[in-house]
Amino acid sequence: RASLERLTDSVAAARGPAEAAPVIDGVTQAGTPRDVVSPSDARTVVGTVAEASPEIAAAAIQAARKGAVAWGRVPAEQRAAALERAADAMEASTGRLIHLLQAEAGKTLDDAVAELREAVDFCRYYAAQGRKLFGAPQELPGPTGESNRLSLRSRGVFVAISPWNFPLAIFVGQVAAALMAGNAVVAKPAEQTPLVAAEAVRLMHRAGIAPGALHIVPGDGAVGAALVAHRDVAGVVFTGSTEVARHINRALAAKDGPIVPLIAETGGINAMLVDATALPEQVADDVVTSAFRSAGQRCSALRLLLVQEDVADKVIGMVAGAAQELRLGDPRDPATHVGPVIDAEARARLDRHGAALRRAATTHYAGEVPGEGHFVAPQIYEIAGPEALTEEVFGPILHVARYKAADLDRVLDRIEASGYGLTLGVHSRIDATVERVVARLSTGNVYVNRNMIGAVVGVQPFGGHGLSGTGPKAGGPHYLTRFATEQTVTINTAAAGGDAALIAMEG
Ligand code: UN1
Repeated sequence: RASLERLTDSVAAARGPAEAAPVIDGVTQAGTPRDVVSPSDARTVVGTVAEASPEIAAAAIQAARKGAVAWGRVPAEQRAAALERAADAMEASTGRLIHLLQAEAGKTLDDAVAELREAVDFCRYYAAQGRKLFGAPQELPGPTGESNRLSLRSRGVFVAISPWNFPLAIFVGQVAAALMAGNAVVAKPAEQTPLVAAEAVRLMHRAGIAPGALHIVPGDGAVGAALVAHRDVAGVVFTGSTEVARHINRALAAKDGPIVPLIAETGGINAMLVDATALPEQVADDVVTSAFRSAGQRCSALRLLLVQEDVADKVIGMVAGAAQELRLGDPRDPATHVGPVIDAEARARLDRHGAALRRAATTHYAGEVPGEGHFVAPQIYEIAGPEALTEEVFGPILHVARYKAADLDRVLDRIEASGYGLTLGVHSRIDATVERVVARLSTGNVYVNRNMIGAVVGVQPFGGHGLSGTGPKAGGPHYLTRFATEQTVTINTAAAGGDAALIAMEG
């Protein structure tokens, strides 16, 4: 309690106007001004953003090209140390960062605290991985008279395009990975959430990330398109919708010049299977957390609950009962469980979806909406089967369907056939059932007998495939390699001069 009070006090003390603007080589640029309005009341101005033009975006890439040469030569140890100092600086700015996450993105206190933790973890984890991967080259065994070394090198300029649902953690995670690999970064935060990203960049620069290595250009889709289409971009890292990932892929493919990677983390129609042996209380708890926490605005969130028919009435009843206990409202109140959705457009889209389901499906629960602000109440609808849900609905709307035990394989094949593969939940006390589900589905993150959100950096590497993204998994041991090129150097150590030449060379 005392520590909660200290935290809320430090957040309250850190309020005050915020600003974001394009920053190139550490120099703030002019842009088109716009107010950033809180989703919690659709009225309070949190701060202002000066939005970049496509020309500013191009200038940032040019600056990053120069910056990449210098940053790529900074020893990996120093790049790692700078990221660790950035992590320390973010922890020291807890009050301000949490204020911005709550004011700009409508995050509850729990979500904001977890998000700051994740941003800090990304910096420290990639620093630790980077020391191993980018430190000394790896000596590979080969025939005598030959030396073989494999090393990772930076690519050049990375464009990082991040989402509003994790405006600090994913923004920082993308940037930290690209920087650790020795690249310069031009980062475009989501249009809705530029303020917390701008604050993170200020902290990173102060912590010793070279201004030439990290540039930020807040703006809309036109800015993102200009960045991606630029000839001098060596790679793109993106988290957001499957549709935008496709646009980026097309834009990259249409360019002359080098073939560059896209690292994308996109959506999912994430399912949870509950069989007749599951513990209903635990299921209810885990479903409510997975479907409604963060107002369902996580790509990992549960969208489709599949319950074996024998226990369906009981489980659905308990889930609806648990949903009823959720408190919607001002995210700054520590007692609030569910805050607003991000903006009027998101709310309108979710309201349309809910209205259509109230006509076409069975309503098990539809809560009340408080006050002004972009609130959408948790809702639970029963649909005919998994095939009835064909799009990702990004908000607190849960779809439920029943299945017969004899149909399990068909249901699993249906989930796989959706083409998405991000998260999956399984609730069963039969090991063989769990194994059967895991064996049949290629989903990126499978959670058994627990909730299915909140992947922890370095513990549950996160990401999917197919319509859900490209991999490698963020917060996992392979992520950094995709931000780098590999170089193998083979030396004929038996050539003229022999040992003496080798010794001189290594000397
Ligand atoms: C996202 O919602 O864009 O596991 C991805 C989780 C988070 C998901 C982040 N790490 O819930």
